[in-house]
Amino acid sequence: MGFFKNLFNGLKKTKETLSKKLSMIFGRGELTDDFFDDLEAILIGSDMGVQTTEEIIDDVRAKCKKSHIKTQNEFTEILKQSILDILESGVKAEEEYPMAVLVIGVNGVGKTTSIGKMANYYKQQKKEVMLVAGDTFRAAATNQLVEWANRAKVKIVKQNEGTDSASVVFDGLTSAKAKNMDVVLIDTAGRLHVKENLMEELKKIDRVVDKTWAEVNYKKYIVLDATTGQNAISQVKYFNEAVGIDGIILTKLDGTAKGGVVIPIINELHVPVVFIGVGEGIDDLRPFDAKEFVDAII
Ligand SMILES: Nc1nc2c(ncn2[C@@H]2O[C@H](COP(=O)(O)OP(=O)(O)OP(=O)(O)O)[C@@H](O)[C@H]2O)c(=O)[nH]1
Ligand SMILES: [Mg+2]
Repeated sequence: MGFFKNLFNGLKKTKETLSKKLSMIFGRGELTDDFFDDLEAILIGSDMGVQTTEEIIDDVRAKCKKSHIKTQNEFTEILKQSILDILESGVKAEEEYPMAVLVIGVNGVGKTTSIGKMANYYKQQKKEVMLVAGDTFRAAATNQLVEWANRAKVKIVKQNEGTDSASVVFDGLTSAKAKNMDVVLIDTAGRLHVKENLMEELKKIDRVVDKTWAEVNYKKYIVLDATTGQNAISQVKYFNEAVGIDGIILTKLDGTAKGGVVIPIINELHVPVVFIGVGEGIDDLRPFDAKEFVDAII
């Protein structure tokens, strides 16, 4: 219930902007070429991307014509269905336990915060959770994760600042395996996808996970900040080339009118959105649900 409310509150801005604009163009009557041009501008403005918007417009236009749409409600249902079709095409990553999740992405997108919220989420599902403080660049990074571990009441493996990140990950996984953990969440330092040495470090961490616990259900989730818009797409491409991506955690959907960015991400990258973040609190994370999401934005 709390979760559901958060999602709607978080995406309120996207919904308000979209419905206001849709009513405005609908108010003019006929579904003419001008109408669809305006619709195109609205969808692009909600960050649905040029390519994906064109696909949606083609689909909606054909369906409206076929079923002689007259009312705004009928039209909205067709638009929602078209978007839902796209969102449902992203195949969900399998959740088998024990599971280890390597959380990666550029600086400040919400990796550490998302790990804290995920720890709480899995803990509520009665899983044994361990965090691994793989961001060893700054002492503050480890402290931040320790706070989240305390808040969610889960275990954490850490080392001193400046330690090789891969060696903390090795320690963490060795310990998690010995203690029969169900879910291991590994934090990493933010890195710009164009910095080659940092991407090499990430590949090393990736190899360490593979070698240390070969049987674990190993997933790599990239964290994307929804407010960065279309740049998120190139981030996924680079990280995917470096280590392969199994899923996306999309953060900061609260307070942005650009929640629509989920749609081109799924349509163009074929990587599933696993979780969405709608605030800074421990409960402000939810598994992505296509139907719920469409209802929240349109
Ligand atoms: N509004 C909002 N803020 C968020 C969300 N997720 C994270 N934040 C905030 O974004 C800021 C950065 O979050 P971090 O979790 O430290 O990001 P990070 O990716 O770990 O950052 P680095 O480790 O420095 O690369 C913090 O102020 C968080 O509270 C969200 O879903 N909504
Ligand atoms: Mg961090």
